[in-house]
Amino acid sequence: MTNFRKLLSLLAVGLLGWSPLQAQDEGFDLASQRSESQDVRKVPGHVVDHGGIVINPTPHSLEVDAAQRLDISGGVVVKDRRRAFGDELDFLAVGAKGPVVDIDFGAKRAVKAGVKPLSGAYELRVGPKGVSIVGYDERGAFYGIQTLRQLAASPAAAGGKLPAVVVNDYPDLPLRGVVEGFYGTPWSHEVRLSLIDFYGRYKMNCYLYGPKDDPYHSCPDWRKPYPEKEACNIRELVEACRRNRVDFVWAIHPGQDIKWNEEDYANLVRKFEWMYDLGVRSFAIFFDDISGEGTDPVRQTELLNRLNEEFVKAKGDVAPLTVCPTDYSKLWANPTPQGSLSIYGKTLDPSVAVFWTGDVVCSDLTPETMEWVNLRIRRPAFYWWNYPVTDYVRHIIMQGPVYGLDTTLSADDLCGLVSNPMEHGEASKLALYGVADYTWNVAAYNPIDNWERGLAVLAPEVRDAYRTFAIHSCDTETGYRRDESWETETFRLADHTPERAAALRTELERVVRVPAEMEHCDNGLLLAELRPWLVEFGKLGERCLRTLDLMELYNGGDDAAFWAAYVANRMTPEELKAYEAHKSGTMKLQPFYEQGMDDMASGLFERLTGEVPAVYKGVGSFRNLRTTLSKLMFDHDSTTHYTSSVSQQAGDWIGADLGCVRKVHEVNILQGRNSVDDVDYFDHAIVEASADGREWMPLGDSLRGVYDIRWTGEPVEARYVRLRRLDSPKSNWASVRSFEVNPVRAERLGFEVAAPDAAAALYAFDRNPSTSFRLDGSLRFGIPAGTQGYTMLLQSDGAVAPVQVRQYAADGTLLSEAVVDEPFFRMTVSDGAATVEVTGGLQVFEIIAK
Ligand code: LOG
Repeated sequence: MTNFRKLLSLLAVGLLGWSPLQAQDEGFDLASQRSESQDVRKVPGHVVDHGGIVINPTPHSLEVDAAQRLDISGGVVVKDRRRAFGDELDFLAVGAKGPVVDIDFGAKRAVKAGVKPLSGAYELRVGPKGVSIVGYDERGAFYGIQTLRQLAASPAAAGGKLPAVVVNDYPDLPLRGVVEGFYGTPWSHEVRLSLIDFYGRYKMNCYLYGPKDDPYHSCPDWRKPYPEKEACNIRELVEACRRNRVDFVWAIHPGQDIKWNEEDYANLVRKFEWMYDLGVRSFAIFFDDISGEGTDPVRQTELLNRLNEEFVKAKGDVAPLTVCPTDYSKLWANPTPQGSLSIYGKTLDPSVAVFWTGDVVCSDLTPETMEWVNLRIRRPAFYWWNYPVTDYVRHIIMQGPVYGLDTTLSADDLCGLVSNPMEHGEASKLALYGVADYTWNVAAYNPIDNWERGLAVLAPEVRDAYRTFAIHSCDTETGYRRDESWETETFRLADHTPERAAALRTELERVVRVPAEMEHCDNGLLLAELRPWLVEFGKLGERCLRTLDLMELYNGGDDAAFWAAYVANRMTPEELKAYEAHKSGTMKLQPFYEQGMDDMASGLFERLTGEVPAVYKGVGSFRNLRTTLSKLMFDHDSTTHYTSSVSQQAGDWIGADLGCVRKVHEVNILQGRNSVDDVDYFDHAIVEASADGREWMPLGDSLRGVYDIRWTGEPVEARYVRLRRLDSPKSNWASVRSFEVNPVRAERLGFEVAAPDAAAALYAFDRNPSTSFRLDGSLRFGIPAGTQGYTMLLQSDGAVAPVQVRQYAADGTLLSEAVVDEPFFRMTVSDGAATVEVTGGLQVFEIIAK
């Protein structure tokens, strides 16, 4: 996976030379830099009153006559004219008495009933005397039964009294479903079976089996047969798909080590034969994420065409093939007539469906991207939607609405759409509920309404709790961006009002209750998948609530009480690690906590010193510099980095706002994710400084290929320092590990500091109250002349040994001794004192002289 990501970046560099360059923007708009707005599209749609009838996907035509009723509570008689159904009707009390449920299908009956001549089309009539279902084909009749099932379960049919309806319905896209195509732990057999039933219920008709980490699907074992247990499971999946009228498509991913010779052709056919023997009747070949000779599009099409002749046609009962090309995204697809997509277009048998993921790997489905690819492959592409897949952000669980799918598209633009879900199969159902709806009835697709219905259908007993979790668990932060927490207003310390605080408190109290409430969820598999996130979500709610309390305490002005509560609300490294493994609330809630805490620490420092603290903010041309992600440049940890998450372009820059004009004498910037061979950096750049954000002056010469940038020189008055990209063919993302301006240096302090870790101890004097160091032992520092006292911002960990402060004269005589009994500690300098010593085990944030 990591290697592959690297490959993507390399490909992007190599092939993106033609990306349009944007005009360079000198100066910048300070207001825009302060805004918290993010470049994430809002979720369209609105809640609709369905009159108590909940049917997903949304039927093309539904006429209701609520005045007429059919009572099926006493049982029904089933007339299954083609003897095609049995267990499918388990939701009805089938017996010898009661109204008739008449089920038939076939082209002739369909014409009479006005059913479209499309696989899956049907008509369902519920009248006062009985029910009739007419399918264009067996699948259509099956879908009619699914609609009847949902009608019977709807609130409007309470007590078994169905409202009279006429539903005339058909799918817009021929292929609708799922590709199990992610990296990570493949789904369990149990989850796969549960999902296959779900596909059937919601009229999805294809399931492509292609988990990247199944060794028998990909390298190294694609040539080998499945071991007995796995083979037996696949047979069961095929059978479950058959029951649900879903095509089970078995995919092979041989490209990384395939040899274009007779031997490997025979290996592939032999594997297909084994799969055929397990019941598989549909096949796909995935050439995504490979390098080397396997990527040759001429050989790929030769293979597919030969398989089509010698395997598909020869068998007679095997469905047309599907292929995922190596150029599956516009990000690196060669657009020329010599490119692989054009070669596919010219030579690949028209029966073969070709996958496409859009403009980038995870992207919205737009008419433009379909037109672009279809022109080349000369057929409507099969859209591989990389949503809600999280294999590139495994700490995220995506529970947001399904949107970003254009509602003007039709089967002329795409032959189908499959979702690539998360390795958490049950938690993916909410997204699949939307995918099913969109692919069936494109023009009517209403994202918000679908999501609200999905929540209620998937976890009715805990719907409100699930909704609260879901609305704050949508975004990826750095990947395919999704709107999140759109009903919640958060704010910075400066914008705190009692009304805003009260509204946020109500929501946070809901958040805190979610983990316990979700324990009542009947779907144990779903709960098991969500649980690690729910636990962290509850903790997130708690610390946000405490942040609200703290804001009041802060505004109250009791610095000592405030600081004690403040340090208690800081996340410990362990808490941070736990949160980072299972994140939610990344768009609004966690930023509220982080920014609120930072604002208060800075505000306290200002209150105590009258000075702006040395707390820097990210600024620059990339929009996400305004989010908390940019803090990773200033965290004194070069193992974490800020990344642009979008391609760099002419005029791009990454900078620091120093909070006020300062005398800048030193700048150190560590760009890229490593200093050896990383591609995510400005390979041609210059450091600049500005007092007002408009006029910039260079600090040093332009730099080529420098990761570790260091500048020192005559002090320059500046509030902003930036690294600006100069001419370069690169279009990679840009990353910065560390951005230091005037880092605190022992020789500039004007007094001596001694501690077990003397470098870290400087954080006590860096004028930044958010940084701290851990003291275990003794910290000694000199007292500059004229100092009257100190305020120490500390956090004691309640260690056994008490924390003590001693003052010594220049000759070493002990002058005073005190026990530190509060994290906010004030001391007066004794007459003749030359040195202060703090001993114990504690966290030291800032030591402020007065
Ligand atoms: C892989 C896919 C992976 C997805 C998201 C395709 C065609 N292939 O960039 O297996 O789950 O991205 O990380 C992919 O999308 N390649």
